[in-house]
Amino acid sequence: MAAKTPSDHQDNKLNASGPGKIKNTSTTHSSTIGVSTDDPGEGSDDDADEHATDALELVGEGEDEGGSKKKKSKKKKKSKRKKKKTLPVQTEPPSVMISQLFPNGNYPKGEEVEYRDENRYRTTDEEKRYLDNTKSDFLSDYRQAAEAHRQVRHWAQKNIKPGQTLTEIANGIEDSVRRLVGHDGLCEGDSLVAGMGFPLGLNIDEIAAHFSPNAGNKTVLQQSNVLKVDIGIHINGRIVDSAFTMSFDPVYDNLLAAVKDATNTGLREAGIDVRLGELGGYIQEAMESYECEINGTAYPIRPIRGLNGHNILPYRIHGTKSIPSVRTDDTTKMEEGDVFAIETFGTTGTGRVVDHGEVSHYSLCSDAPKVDLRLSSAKSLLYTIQKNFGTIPFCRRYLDRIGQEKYLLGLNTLVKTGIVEDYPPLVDKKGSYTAQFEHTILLRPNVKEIISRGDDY
Ligand SMILES: [Co+2]
Repeated sequence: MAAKTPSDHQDNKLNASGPGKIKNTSTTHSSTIGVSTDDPGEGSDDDADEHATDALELVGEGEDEGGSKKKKSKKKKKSKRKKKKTLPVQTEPPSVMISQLFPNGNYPKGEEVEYRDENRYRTTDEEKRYLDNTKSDFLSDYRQAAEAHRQVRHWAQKNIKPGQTLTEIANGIEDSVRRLVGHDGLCEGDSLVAGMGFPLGLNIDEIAAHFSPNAGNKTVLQQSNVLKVDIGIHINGRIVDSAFTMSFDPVYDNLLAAVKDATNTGLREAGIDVRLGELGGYIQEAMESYECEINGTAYPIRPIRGLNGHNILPYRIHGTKSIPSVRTDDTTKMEEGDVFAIETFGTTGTGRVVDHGEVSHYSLCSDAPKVDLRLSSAKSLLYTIQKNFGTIPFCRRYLDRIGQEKYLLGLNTLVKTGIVEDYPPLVDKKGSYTAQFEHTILLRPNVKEIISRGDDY
């Protein structure tokens, strides 16, 4: 989820760290699709496999009449032992919890990149290594969320097709995310333990960011669309923020390549003590080296200036630092322990975005003023938001699914009084095409980890 340029976001101050760490307690989720998740070793599928193996082995032994009995009983023992090791496999659509796929809690690492230049010493430094080891809960939560992200997006990339509605795409992705982290978010406080880290972004063509279908939206994905899919997943408030772009016509290939290159450049150049304005310059240079020809016209690819990468704090998707996609004079440095969403947007349009269209995204302001709310619907809605989302951004559909009705007047009141911030869709010139790629990185004391890296992007 993109941050707007800092000038528009003066109210983002670092004074609340959100709710404290909540233990990830719920572990039960009965899968309705595909593989049974409760003790897979005893499943009937498994027994069938075992018999098939025995049959094959017996064919091989047929000639050795004398020793066959002895061998048979040995085989039996061996296959019993094998039985216990079988782990569940992911279904389509994804429904098996990540914690069940990795029962020992060793979640896959992201891409680890060694620091360079004056930071090279960190790789082997004992003190830095010790510091790194003390953060194991934090790392484990982040890696689990990142693995959920990879598995859900892998399925999404395979299954999103023109002809589907944005609403069905959104439901498919969000249901999968909630199943994989083991929290459906339906009872009060559950989505604060783990779940969506911000509203799913499904942004088409000139819409660059902050669009998610509201109830009743009938938009159908077209063959000619350029679709940005921005997925946030959190576990105990550790938000993984990563986005990709899909198109169904090779004419946009260069647009997508430009933005992928710009984001990878940002990921490569990011590091402790790197200045944010300089990083923007590297991103800009990569992006602007591309053009994309559409219907006979060659469009230079421009970075979108109003949309920035950002640091991520516990339960807060936008921290106080922001990474521009163009060179600026911001000398703020990246620091040890920072978590950043490195995201860039490229466009065939003007590179400037404006607020346009119906709002879907909202979030409680962490520095909300104390206001005496007269409207009782606003008061009760505020309570619901605090209990279910805290400072995690949400969209109207997330209020609908927990049973909220006729909340728009109350919600607008909360926005007007500055308690809730709204994030309208951000849109470039009509008829233009925009693309986005994004990863979350951890600036660990001794190594940089691109936590959401996958073999797709
Ligand atoms: Co973001």
